[in-house]
Amino acid sequence: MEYQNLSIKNEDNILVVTLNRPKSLNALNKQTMDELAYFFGEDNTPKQLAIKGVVVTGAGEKAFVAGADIKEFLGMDAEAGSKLSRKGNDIMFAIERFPKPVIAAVNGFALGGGCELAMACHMRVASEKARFSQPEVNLGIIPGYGGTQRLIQHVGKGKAMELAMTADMIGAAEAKTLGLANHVVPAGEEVDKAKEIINKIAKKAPLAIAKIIECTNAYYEDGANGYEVEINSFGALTRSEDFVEGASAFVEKRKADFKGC
Ligand code: DAK
Repeated sequence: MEYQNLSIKNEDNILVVTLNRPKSLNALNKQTMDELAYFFGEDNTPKQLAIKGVVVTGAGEKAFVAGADIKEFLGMDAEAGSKLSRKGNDIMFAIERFPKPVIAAVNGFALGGGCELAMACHMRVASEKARFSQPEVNLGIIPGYGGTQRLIQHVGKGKAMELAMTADMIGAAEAKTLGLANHVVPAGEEVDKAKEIINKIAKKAPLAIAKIIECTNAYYEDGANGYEVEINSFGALTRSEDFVEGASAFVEKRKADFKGC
């Protein structure tokens, strides 16, 4: 696929994915959704093995993503609305299940679908200028890309209800206090901070990192027993070469050299 709205740069083996429609505050139109689906879906197999992780950010100084593209909603019937919601949910799950760390570098407005995109990432680094909101009730709808569910996971039920019902916009400091943002950094430093975290993770055993992602997600997945997923994952990892390497390196008082197998 030729990307039109995503700009993807490989920076020292970290893929920095920039949503690049600054004139529309990087709003998620259909084309952008297709590109995200492709990047985190069909296109990801070789990258999963080769890269350290992914940083998702927005172009320009104002917005991470100011929501789904409202201009595309007009005239949408119920069937098209449900179809779009399912597609958006599938994309967010693909991000959440991506086996390498995915960090949102939230550089400005993260509204509606933008907040949902940030929440689907494994972590969020917010610039001091970041603003988060689920303002869908202002438009007569509700979050449609998993926001009603993931907001609870990040901030708890009462606060999630309050934010989604009032459409209040919160700043970076409050987002951090609530657990929505992992870190707050000066504007312009959010991508570097996200890369710093990914570089730290890249020194660990890759299969173990993928299993941490899988086990953590299992807590929230319908029908999954997270403890069972953990037990099975643990068993699988004890058979890995990296476990032998990690344990041997400890005993031999040297740095482990993990190979991802
Ligand atoms: N969609 C389309 N264009 C947008 C946009 C958006 N979400 N947000 C901003 N823009 C465009 C503006 O229209 C404007 O374009 P021009 O008029 O210059 O052509 C340009 O970006 C700059 O915006 P402003 O001039 O408004 O900039 P300000 O600094 O004055 O204001 C703002 C910034 C972020 C406060 C304001 O732009 C704003 O309130 N934007 C809308 C925020 C919002 O309500 N976002 C949508 C949230 S609801 C669904 C699934 C999911 C969803 C919906 C349905 N289905 C399955 C059907 C999710 C919905 C949402 O995300």
